[in-house]
Amino acid sequence: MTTTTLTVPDISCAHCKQSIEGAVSALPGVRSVEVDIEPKTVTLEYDEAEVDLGQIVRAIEEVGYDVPGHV
Ligand SMILES: [Cu+2]
Repeated sequence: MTTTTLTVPDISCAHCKQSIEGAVSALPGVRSVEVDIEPKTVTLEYDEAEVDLGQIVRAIEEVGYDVPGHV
């Protein structure tokens, strides 16, 4: 199990929290996802055998949020 925290500067409100948590938790292999509106972070726990960080970053980008430093 891998735990990581991403910084997503465009997170600003409960709607952002809800859409990111919804998109990321739908991925297989993601055990937990928690968005903190302040300080704009996404804390993840996931199984690297089932999902990689790139897929998680893409899921966040697909709902409209850039993840700087991760392409
Ligand atoms: Cu928002």
